[in-house]
Amino acid sequence: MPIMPIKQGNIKRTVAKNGKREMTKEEFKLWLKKFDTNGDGRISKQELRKAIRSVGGWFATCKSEHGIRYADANHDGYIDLETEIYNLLDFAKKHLGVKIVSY
Ligand SMILES: [Ca+2]
Repeated sequence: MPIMPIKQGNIKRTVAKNGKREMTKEEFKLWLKKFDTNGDGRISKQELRKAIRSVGGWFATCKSEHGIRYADANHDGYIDLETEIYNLLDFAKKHLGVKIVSY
């Protein structure tokens, strides 16, 4: 039987009893990266909306607009996965019920 990749194992156990998602900063980044469908290293409003929907977030359209405004420090309309993602992480903690843990 093949050994499961460690990252996948981590993500599997990230849903806590209270329904809150727990992840580390790195996992958060990897998670968002999955939604960067065109691979340009940035998250667009549409991509963020998909990400919010995937965690069962209500009002995904509204939240994605809010999230972009919150995190888009240079106002180009995208969340840069290297520089602006930590603003989005803050947003996710406050509005998406994501708990960021550090191991
Ligand atoms: Ca930006």
